[in-house]
Amino acid sequence: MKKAPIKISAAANVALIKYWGKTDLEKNIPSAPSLSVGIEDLRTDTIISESREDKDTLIGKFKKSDEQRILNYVFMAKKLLGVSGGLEIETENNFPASSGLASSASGFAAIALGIDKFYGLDMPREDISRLARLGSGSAARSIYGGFVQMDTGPDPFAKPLIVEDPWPLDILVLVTEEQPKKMSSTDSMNLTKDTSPFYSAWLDTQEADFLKAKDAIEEKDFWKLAQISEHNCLKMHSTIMTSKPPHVYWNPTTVEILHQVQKIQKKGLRVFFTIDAGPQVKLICDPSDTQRVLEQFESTSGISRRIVTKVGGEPQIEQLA
Ligand code: 2P0
Repeated sequence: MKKAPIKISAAANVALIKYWGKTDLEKNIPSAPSLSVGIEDLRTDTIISESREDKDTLIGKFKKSDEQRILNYVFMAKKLLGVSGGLEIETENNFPASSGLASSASGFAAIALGIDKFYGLDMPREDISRLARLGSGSAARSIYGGFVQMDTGPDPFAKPLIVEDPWPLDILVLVTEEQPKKMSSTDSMNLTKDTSPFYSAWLDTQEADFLKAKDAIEEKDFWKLAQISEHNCLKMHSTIMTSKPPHVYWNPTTVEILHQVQKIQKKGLRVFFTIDAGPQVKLICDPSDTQRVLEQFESTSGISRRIVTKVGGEPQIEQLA
């Protein structure tokens, strides 16, 4: 009998405590713990259905290398789970892919959630998270919305950080470059690990940063979270910049935004920045200050898009008739 198609919407996430470096390249085992928030309105929508042929097909806009990476992943996932049959996977992002807005996180999370549902496997969430991790390390966290932590270990998975009542925070995504980035996260993190003299310092301080961020979230202490998140972000970028050859993901607008944020923080606006492997900046704001923060960046040149969204990003999974 023909299986019903499955529609999944998975959200990107941004790490406040970053995952940078792996102990196992094939299984995407992170060298250190990370902590992220789901971004409600940056999403990948994916439909998984039975393929007319006995092979997997992808529908969507991809770079050749990404296309092969996804097809290899689907093949591997089916083999691992002991399921068969060609799949048609139609996928679309509502944001530019491969530009440092975490398309691999939402993309692989959507496929992992979709394969589980399509074959009626009903796996525990931690196993779906492990499956997503095999596609991309950060995808393990996009299985959930809200604050999510990812540990290390032999076969790690992500889990939601349980907070007693939700902490509503806004996220302002400032896009400073629409083109795909020149170096993938995977290549950059491997280069950093192999060549940056600061990489060991990065690893040595991750656990303490992670615990401090967790405390800040549990206490809903905005400035404590701001201070540790910005520090962790700049530390990650410092290791990237000091790899050999050096690599800088930022552009002049990225730097301009950082200066602006420091200026408005001094005026008391509750906002902090974080930057993933790319030139885009994400600002985390207390909702009562979001409008004023936005006004600050209205006329900054070099920002091509401003996306105003919030912490959230629960995946949605629907069986189509
Ligand atoms: C993170 N990033 O924690 C960090 C911060 C980017 C900067 O995880 O090699 O696409 O597929 O596991 O997940 C981006 O790297 O890398 C990433 P792979 P991924 O979100």
